[in-house]
Amino acid sequence: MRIGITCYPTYGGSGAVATELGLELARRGHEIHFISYASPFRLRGFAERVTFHEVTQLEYPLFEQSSPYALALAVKQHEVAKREQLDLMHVHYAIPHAATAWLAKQMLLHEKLDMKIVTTLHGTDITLVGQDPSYYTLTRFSIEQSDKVTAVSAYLRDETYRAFGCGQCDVRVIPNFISTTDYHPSTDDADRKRLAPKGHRVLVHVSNFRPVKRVGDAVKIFAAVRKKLPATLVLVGDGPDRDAAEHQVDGLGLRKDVRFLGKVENVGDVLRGGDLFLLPSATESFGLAALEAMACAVPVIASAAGGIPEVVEHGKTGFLAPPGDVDAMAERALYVLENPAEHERLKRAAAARALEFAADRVVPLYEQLYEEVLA
Ligand code: GMT
Repeated sequence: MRIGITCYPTYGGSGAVATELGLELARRGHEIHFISYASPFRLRGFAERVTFHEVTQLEYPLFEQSSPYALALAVKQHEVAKREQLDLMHVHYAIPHAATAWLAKQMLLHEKLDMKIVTTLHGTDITLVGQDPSYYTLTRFSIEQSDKVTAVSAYLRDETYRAFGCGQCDVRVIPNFISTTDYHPSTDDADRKRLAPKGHRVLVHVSNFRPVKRVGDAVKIFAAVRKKLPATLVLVGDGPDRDAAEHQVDGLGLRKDVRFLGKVENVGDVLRGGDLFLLPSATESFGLAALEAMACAVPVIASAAGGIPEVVEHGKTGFLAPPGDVDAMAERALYVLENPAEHERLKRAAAARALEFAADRVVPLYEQLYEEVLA
């Protein structure tokens, strides 16, 4: 198949999933065309059957406050679909991608051509941004106009039905997946040695440091653990709440045991050096970072919110507590770290559970969906 993929190219779960999906599909013989304003961050180097098309925009004084990226994207989607004879356009994150794909499709229909649209809902496009009155009607419309819609968890599917009430839209759950080449358990302690001094327990948090991630709670959980055990907190990623987290760490006198790594490409290498992964988010539609940690045999302490319980099984592959319940999360973290047998059990279960989300198992679900939409 010839497939167009539009996603946000920046660090973030939806862009990561979209890019890995494109690469996996290309390995399976499909022709993939990524269309966005920049090359997706996980699209490293050349890959056979993969092309990137950059959306360029005219700079014009009148557009000072409203650079119309969505329109330029629709034009590029139309142009690529026509020239490359795409069978379908798979857009990740509804806003504005599902709407721009619909616009591109209208232009194609006008020229007696067609292109199917598959929209994957990832999270805040439904739970936050899409429900804002400024986007609500268009989000609902573009979901209804998509030929197929998927959500990354049952929670997100149900939330779509609840918030948008679109009785006609059949939202299919296709969970996120991991590449077992990049995310796998460690075979030695080389990664750990690079992260922390000997004898330290290593806690890891990976996110885009947005308020929804509650990075401050990760620091508080670590502070409680650090009182009882020698430990290092490794924070990966960057975003609006990083400065606040840096100040918090200084304020708590934890600087020498906390490492802010910023944006890192090879997250698997960091995860493999960890003992526990912290994801205390206010909500997550899925929690891809938790799945990646589990694939590296790192148990997860997370919020029992959104779609996280579909990924992290309480008591089996980690522990869950209500969002904001830092004391409960710290207590669970200490329990795991102070009980080697329990830690070992959770590690094995986490790695085994993650294999249920291996690319080989999930990517064929997308292929099947594409076949249905083209039938
Ligand atoms: O919806 C977002 O906040 C953006 C998105 C992203 O690009 O990081 O994150 C969402 O999609 C990920 C991939 O499907 C999920 O793993 C995240 O849980 C989800 N984030 C939220 O729901 C907050």
